[in-house]
Amino acid sequence: MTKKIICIAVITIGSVFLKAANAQNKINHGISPLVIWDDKPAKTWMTEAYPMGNGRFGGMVFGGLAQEHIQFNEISLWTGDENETGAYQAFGDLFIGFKNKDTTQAIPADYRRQLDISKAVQQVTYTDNGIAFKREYFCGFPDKAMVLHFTANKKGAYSAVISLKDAHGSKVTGIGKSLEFEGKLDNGLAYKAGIVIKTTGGSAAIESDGKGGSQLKISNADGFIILLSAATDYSNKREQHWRGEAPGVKVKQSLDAASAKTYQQLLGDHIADYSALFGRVAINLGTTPPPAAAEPTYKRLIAYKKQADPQLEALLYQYGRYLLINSSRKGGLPANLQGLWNESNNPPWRSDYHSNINIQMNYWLAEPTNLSECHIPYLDYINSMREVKKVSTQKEYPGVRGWTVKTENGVYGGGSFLWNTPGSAWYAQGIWEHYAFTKDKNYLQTFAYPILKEIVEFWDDHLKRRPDGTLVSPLGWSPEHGPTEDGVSYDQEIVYDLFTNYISAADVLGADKSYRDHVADMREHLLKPKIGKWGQLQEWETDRDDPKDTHRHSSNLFGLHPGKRISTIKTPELAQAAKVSLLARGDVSTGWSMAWKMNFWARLQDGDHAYKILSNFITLAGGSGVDYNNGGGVYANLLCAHPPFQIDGNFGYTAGVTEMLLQSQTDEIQLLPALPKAWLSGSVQGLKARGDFEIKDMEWKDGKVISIAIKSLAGGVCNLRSPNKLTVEGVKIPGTVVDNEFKYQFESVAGKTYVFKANN
Ligand code: FUC
Repeated sequence: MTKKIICIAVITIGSVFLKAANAQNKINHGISPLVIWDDKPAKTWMTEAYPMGNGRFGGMVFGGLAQEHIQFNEISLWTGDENETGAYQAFGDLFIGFKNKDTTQAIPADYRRQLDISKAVQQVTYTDNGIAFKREYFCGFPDKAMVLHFTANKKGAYSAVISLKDAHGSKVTGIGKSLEFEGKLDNGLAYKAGIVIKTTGGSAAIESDGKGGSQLKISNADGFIILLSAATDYSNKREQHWRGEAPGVKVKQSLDAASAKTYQQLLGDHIADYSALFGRVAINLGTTPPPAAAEPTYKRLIAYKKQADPQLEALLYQYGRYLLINSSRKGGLPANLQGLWNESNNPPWRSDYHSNINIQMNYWLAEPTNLSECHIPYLDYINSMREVKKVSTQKEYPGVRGWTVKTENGVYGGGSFLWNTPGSAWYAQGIWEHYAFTKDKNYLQTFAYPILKEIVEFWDDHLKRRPDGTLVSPLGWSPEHGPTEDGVSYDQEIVYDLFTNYISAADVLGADKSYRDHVADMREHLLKPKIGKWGQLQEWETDRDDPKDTHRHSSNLFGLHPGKRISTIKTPELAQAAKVSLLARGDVSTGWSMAWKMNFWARLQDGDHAYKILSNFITLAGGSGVDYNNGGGVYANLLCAHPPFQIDGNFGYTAGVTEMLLQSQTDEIQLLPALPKAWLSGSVQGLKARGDFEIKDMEWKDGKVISIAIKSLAGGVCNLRSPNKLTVEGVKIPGTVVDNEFKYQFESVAGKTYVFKANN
């Protein structure tokens, strides 16, 4: 490895303050805005329907001609209890059957079904018999309801039958202009869903659905609105036996409140709320030449294999952020294996919270892509599990303090499959990272620290001390892979990360000095990472790694990512060993595994290799959408194919692209650490770095940073590493530099923005 000599310039504040340009004004999405679209209705839920949600409640839209179908979910509809994992359940379906429409009808030439992720609004438009029809849908967080708006350019154009279906079979009742169903799962969880419709012109009436229930019939309406809401009585409070407010109360409240607003008010409130989060980050990786950029998304995916489409890469990036905002909002449960979208009562892997990579990967993007609020459901979930997990952990490991988890987890504390002993220590990383990015000391003190400490206590009691003083995790298992034995790297590295985070937290708070020192001593004695006989980073203490092993989990590389112990700068030998292991694992893998590899290569500062994996990731899975057994990639709706659909890959992709452009896991903010040749010029606005710095704007050209505006939100020292020399407000920073690496250090003032420009 080339030795890098770093130029350090200490800049004093005061003269360097410049106001950042309005980042959002610079967004150039070219002719292909942030839209996913198709020229035909969705046939299959998993591969073609488009998701929407308000973090708690949402649906998948099919956009059919003779019949619209929206399959919906509420994130807390779970079976299971404190012992059993249970499974995430489908909630129900909404159908709108358009009268006089032949199901075999040809798709109109102008049919378009689209999801605009910049607004979180879907549209279905087409012309039929000379009438232009338009449907517009969204699922708003402010109003807690799904809003479906049907209009046409001719009066009396709509005659339709609207029906609801409970995925657990209860009867639908109707009154006035509303329908509803309610029931209870076997574990006693109560649920309810309801719709209210508003029509313009024509008439609407309840009629029998022929199955003992009710449906709504609309005749000759000019247009109509459907408001849909669903809820359960789940509460994340164990002391309340996991039950809270009755679902009927919540459904009525949201439908009443939404009914009192006009459509334009509902839409305006939704877009304002959504854009406040989504609009924080913009990215430009280059412009895709027309006409490719204007093609339906599935065609772009096919064409991607032959021609560059940087706007598709950017669209997929922003889609990860869209999906997080839609499936993870404050007050709700975290995004599960399918976010919040699930059509089955027996979904793959229960659509649960897997603790050996999946739930963690769901949140890698949250802080760096400026969606800190969307991280909260995960943190709250961890907090809500503490007491119940203490009971099961202390039963399994008598005499320990603290707690940990099994691999598969539900929402009432139950778990299944094997114990994943470092699972809670991996959760603790998320708990710490929220502080690292926000510097919210109150959060650290009141919420994070007690959780970190009790997980540390679990390891304090659970680690095994060998006669020579070395500490090993007893009987661990590298997911999902190899023997069960002491000192597995996965366990050792996660515990190292936990202890590091705990020590940092104790230092910030000045808390528990002697215990902090004890933890530092334990960290010192943890069995260290080892380099094996073929130069690999060992997965086990015994040097038995097989160079032909291409298992999807690469848990031995935790220290490289998402851990921070291994880096090309600070531990080049270990980084090199990680690289050897990663090369052996190969580039071909499933959804989330590819996403993880993007992150690994980014941390290894190899942008071209990260990009190679990114290109593999952007592979249309299932072709026409029915054959999904042929490897990972993305479906026509851009959801990630494990296969089947698993959302961690979408989130991991966004995290990986972010890591290619900006890293801050060491004590410095690294600009363009892994920029591939494919993105030699571009810009990004709004990313966050640890230390509560917002990269308001970063522009690069020919692989060099042209300008960067960094806003310090909390003050404190800012260490910046750039591939090229930068000037702050016209002042050249002196120094000799080798290997194109430049480092700047300055004491920042909270609230100020510092603008650096390339030094020509
Ligand atoms: C882990 C992975 C599987 C799958 C499952 C949900 O166990 O090994 O590939 O992603 O979680």
